[in-house]
Amino acid sequence: MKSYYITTPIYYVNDVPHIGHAYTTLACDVLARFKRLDGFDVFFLTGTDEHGQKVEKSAIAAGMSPKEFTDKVSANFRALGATMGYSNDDFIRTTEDRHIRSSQAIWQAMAARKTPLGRDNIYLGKYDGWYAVRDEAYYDESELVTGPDGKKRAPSGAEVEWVEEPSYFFRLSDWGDWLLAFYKSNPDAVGPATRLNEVRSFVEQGLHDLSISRTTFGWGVKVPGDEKHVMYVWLDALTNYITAAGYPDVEGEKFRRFWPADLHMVGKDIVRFHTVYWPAFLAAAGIATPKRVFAHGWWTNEGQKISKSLGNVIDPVKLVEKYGLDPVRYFLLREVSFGQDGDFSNSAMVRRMNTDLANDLGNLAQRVLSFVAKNAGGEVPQHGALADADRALLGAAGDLLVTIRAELDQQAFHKALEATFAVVAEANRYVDAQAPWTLRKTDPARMATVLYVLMETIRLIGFALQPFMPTTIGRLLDLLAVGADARSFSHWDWALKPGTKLPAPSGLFPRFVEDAPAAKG
Ligand code: ME8
Repeated sequence: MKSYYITTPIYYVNDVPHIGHAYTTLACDVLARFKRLDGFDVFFLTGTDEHGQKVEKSAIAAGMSPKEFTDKVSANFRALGATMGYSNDDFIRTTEDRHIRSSQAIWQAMAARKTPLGRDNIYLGKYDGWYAVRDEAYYDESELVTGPDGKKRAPSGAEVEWVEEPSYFFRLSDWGDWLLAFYKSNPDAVGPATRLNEVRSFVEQGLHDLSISRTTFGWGVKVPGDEKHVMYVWLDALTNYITAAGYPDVEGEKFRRFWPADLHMVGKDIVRFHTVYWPAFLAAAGIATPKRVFAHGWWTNEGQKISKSLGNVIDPVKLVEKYGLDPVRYFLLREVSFGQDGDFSNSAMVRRMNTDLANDLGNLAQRVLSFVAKNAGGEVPQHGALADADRALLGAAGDLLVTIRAELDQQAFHKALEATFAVVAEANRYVDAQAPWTLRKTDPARMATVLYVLMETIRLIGFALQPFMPTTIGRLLDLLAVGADARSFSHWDWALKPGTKLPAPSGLFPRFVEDAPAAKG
């Protein structure tokens, strides 16, 4: 069986989970479910990033030790998984022993090897420069901007502080040509293409060596052989992807099966870490590089940047309570071209629910299944010879698998959904054109064929939508009497058996009606 290893960024443990976190992992969940249905042995990883100065500061502010604090708040991200219905196979915490061992091992592997120019990958020096705790990132003076308060800030808006301390450095400056050759020979390694161009021009401008240890605080993985230093949190964080695959046991079954990862899904803000530092660290340690990193865009809320200080953070729990899980999953991946920025608004959410889900898909299933219950004895109808219109519709539905497989391999979730809903629309037009309610009186045999074609089409639409809306589509496939063991894509061409008894139909996608505002007075 072919393997597929997909990862989300591990989340800063001190944050409260919001829609942005939910989004990255949702995209991974849909791909993981798709690949499982498509016959892959999938390993889907998420987790929490628990070291560094930012987390240490939050722990102090909460009056707890970093260990107590991270144990407590890491649970918030596990809970997000339950809220959003994620099917992850592992949840890594960077404070686990397996990860500390792995981080120290990659450090030693980098230290033991030379750069492409024959020099040591790691050397001891002194860091004098700017650091943004919020981003856990170093910045050059030239990158800084002046905030409205006149203070220097990182391009992300984060405050920066001047740091002077002994530090180990990674000799990133020796890896520039190697990275450019790597992008050239692996054009799929970074997506979308605009991000690859940005990264390439960043590397072409010349790379500075990277500070990879800190001495002025203690909450991190200790540098092997020099315990006054803790590793730079991003070196430790990125390493989570190989820890979960069993590193440093590179001969182990798991590592051989799943590494290199097929896809690291990330937000556009952390592309540089994943496409410059990470491949360089891995190559320096003699480890294979991931096959692809894809960066999605950012969500705003009703047109405004989402931030704690604006108080407009969207809580996934509230969203799911209000609209239901599957509509939220559908909306997030349908509304915005994956890779672009998007805006969450109540009106856009309600429009998608009431148009795509209730009017188009829900109504198709409802009218066909209730018609079958009333007029075809509540069982899968017996079909006769197929007419051209029948073959056209079944052909369009049958082709969906090839289309969505190709779209999802490019992380084009919106296009996979667009293609599926084009078949929903075609099926609705077919119902109107064939008018089974008229055939019931004039030609019952033809009516049975039309209903059969529609049920088969709905089955294929359901197959395609399973990864996106697993619960509701599971119910749809129940209504079609498709057994739980006949829902993987190896059953794509399997067809409904005439005469199979069907359960009583029920609605799947109710219209969303906003609560009437309470009457005043
Ligand atoms: O960066 N819209 O963690 P993080 C869309 N610990 N995505 C958003 C978003 C928004 N408004 N806000 C955040 C880190 N995200 C590191 C990762 S990986 C080795 C270490 C996304 O908790 C963001 O783009 O800040 C990123 O992919 C993820 O949430 C990062 O969350």
